[in-house]
Amino acid sequence: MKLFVSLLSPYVRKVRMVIIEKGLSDRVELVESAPYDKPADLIAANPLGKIPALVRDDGTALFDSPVICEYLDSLSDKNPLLPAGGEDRIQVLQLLAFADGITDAAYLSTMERRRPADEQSDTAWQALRDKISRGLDALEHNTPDINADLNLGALGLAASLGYVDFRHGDMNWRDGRPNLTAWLDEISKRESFKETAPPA
Ligand SMILES: N[C@@H](CCC(=O)N[C@@H](CS)C(=O)NCC(=O)O)C(=O)O
Repeated sequence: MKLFVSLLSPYVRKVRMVIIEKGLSDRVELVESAPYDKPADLIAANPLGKIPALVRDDGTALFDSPVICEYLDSLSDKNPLLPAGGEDRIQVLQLLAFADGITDAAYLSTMERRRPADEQSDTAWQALRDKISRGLDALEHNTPDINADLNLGALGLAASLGYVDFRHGDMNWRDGRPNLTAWLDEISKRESFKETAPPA
């Protein structure tokens, strides 16, 4: 299988963590792609032109990252990451959606600051940063159980917090959020987190 990636992308980091946790590294070739250049091979896999996109061995493609994660989870019995059904599954999917929503706000606020100066909006940027803060506050008061089995939601949250550190260090998000800080400290000991850190 081929996975179109940028090593800086938080969505890609989450998928790479899944690949490592599931023991699938030998089956997935990472292909560096620059989505804003609209490369033909990426567009063929994902007409929306976003990474990550996964091209399976039969040539069919999957996107976006939650679908790719669920597919990869189905390929091996190691570290099951998504309960088959019931409330447990809903809770994992809710945490994944929440984490991805924080990632969306963080990514879009980064991109907002990359527009030409006369096209930037402080209001739009602040609204996105507020979403990050509110999301992290809610997670501080309802922090996932670090002793629970590893799951897709936790991997999404680890990738999301890693990205806030990477691009929004000025938010000092750990201040006043000891529970979430301890949670990230613990999950960041995993090889899958260490191996997928954005290149310096
Ligand atoms: N919801 C998507 C988001 C993916 C995404 O926005 N990726 C960014 C890179 S971090 C991208 O490819 N941006 C290019 C574009 O939006 O055209 C997912 O979870 O896979």
